[in-house]
Amino acid sequence: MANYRTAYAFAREMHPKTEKADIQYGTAGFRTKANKLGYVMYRMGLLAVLRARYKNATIGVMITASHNPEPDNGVKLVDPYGEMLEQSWEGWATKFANVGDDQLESIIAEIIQEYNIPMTERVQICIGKDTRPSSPSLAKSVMDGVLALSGKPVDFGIVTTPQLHYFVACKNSKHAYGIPTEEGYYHKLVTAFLNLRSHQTNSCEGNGNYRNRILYDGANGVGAKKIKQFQERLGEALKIELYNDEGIGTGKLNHLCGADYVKSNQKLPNGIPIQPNVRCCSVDGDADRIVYYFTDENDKFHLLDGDRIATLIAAYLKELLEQIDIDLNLALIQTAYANGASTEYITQKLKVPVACVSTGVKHLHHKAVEYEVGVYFEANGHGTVIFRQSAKDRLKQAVEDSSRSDAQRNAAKRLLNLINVINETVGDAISDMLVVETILHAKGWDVQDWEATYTDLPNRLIKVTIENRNVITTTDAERICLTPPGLQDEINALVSKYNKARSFVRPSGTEDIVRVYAEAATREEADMLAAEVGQKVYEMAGGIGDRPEI
Ligand code: G16
Repeated sequence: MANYRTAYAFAREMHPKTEKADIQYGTAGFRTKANKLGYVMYRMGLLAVLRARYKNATIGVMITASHNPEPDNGVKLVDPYGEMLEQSWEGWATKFANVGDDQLESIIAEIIQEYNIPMTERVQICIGKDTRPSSPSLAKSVMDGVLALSGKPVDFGIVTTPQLHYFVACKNSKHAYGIPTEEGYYHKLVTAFLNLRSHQTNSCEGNGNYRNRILYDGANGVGAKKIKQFQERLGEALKIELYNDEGIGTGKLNHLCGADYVKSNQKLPNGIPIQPNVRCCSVDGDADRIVYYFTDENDKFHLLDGDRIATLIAAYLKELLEQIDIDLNLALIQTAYANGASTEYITQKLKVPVACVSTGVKHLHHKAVEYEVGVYFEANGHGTVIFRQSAKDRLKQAVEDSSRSDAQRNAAKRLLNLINVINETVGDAISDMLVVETILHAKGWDVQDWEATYTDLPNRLIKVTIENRNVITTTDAERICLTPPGLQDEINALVSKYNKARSFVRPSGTEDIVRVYAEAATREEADMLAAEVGQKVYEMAGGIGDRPEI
C-alpha cells in the first residue's frame, strides 16, 4: 500500500483536485481550459503506469488540445501499438479524473484488484506535448503521476501527436516498426518517400500535370516546427513552402488557420497567399489532420478534404493490388460526415466496400483492423491506412516470387515502400501529405485532376451552443438523434424539403458545443438546411448564446 500512499500524498500536496464539475474522457481524451487540467494530468500519469503494468508494455501520454483554441489543453493515453486507449479503460480514466483526492488511494487499489495488476514491474511512459504555453507545466504534472507509482517517464518534448503514437508503437513492436526517436521517424518516412520518387521513370520536378511544389499552412503549431525537418531532407523532391509558423505563445495557434478552420469555413486560411491553381494544404494544431485545397483563376475556393484523400488512397491501393494480382480484402471506413458523393464513388465506381462508424479515430481504427487493408478517414482530414502483418508478409513473398512478372514484383515493392511512408498508428498529417504527393506524382495529376474524380455535394458544418450538450443523444453511427424527443422528426421534415439532402446533429466530444451537418444538391440548400436544423437544436435542446442565422 506504500506506493499508493505516495500517490495520494503527492495529489494532496501538489496536484489537488480543483474542479467540482465532472470531466469526461471524450472523442480524443480530456479537453477543456488548460487551467482546469493540472490534477487530471497527474492522475493520467498514475493511470498510464497502471495500464503499462497491466499490458506489460510502454504506454504513451500526449498533452494536446489539437484543433481547439490555444487556451485549451487536453490529454490522451496511447496504447501499446500506438492506438488510442482501449475503450473499456476510458471509464477508468473518467473515474480517475473525477474522484476526490481522498479516494485516489482506494481507486488505485480497486483497479489493481480488478485486473490483477503486478505492481513491481518498472515500466516506461512516453510523454509528448504540443506547442501550447500551458503544455510544459501540464507535462510536469503527468511526470509526477508517473513517478508517484514508480514508473519511468520518457520525455519526448514537443512532438506531433502522431510522432508520439509512432514512438510508442516502435517501443512495443515485435515487427521492427521503426526506431523510437524523432530522427528514426524522419528517416523512415523520408527514405521510403524518396525511394518511391527515384523508382519512377519521370523526373523529380514533375510528372504530367504534377508539380513538386506545395504551400503548407502549419496552423502556427507543432506541424510548422516539424515540417522544417522534412523541408531539409526532401529538398528538391518536394518543395514545401511553409506559412503560419508563428512563435509559441503568440495566441495564433489554430487562429484563422489550420485544417479545422479551412474545413469548417471552406475558405483559405489567413497567411496563405492566393496563387491560382497552386496546391495548398493545412494541418491542425498537433498535426494529426490535413486537408488540401486550391483557388482557381476565378478566385473560387476548392476543398479536397479527408474524403478525397481516402478515395485517392483507396483507389490507388486497389490499382496496385490488381497490378500485383494479389487478393487482399480492402475496405474504407468513414463517418456520418463523409460526403454522400464520396461514398457513392467508392462503392459504385471503385467497388470498394465502405463501413460507417461513429466520430473519433478510435472508432475508425477499431473497424479498420477487421480488414487486411483498412483505409480510414474522417472528412475533417484525420485518417490513415492499416495493413495486417499477414498482408505485409504476402507482399514481401510477392517481391521474392520469381514466377511473377517484373511488373508485378515492382508493384509489390512499391506498395511495401508506400507502407513505410504511412504512419499506421494513427492519422498523421505529414505522413498523409507524403502519401498524397506520392500518388499524385505517380498518376501525373495535380489537384484539378484529383478533384475531377467525382463532384462533392455542397455541405455545411455549423456549431450550436446549448446549456448541456449531453441532452443530445444519437444512434446508428450518430446519424439518428434519439433525444430530445421529437428533434429527429423535425430534422426529417426539414431534410425532405431539399434535393439529395441529409443532415444530422451530435454533441462534440472535444468542444462544449453541438455540431450540425447538412448536405444538399446546391450550396444555398445546404446552407439553409444547416441553419434550419441548427435553429431546431437551439429551440428544442436549450440553446444559449447566438442563435444560428438563416
Ligand atoms: C479529434 C478526434 C477526431 C474527431 C475530432 C472532432 O480530433 O481525434 O477523431 O473527428 O476530434 O471530434 P468532435 O466532433 O467530437 O469534437 P483532433 O484533431 O481535435 O484531435
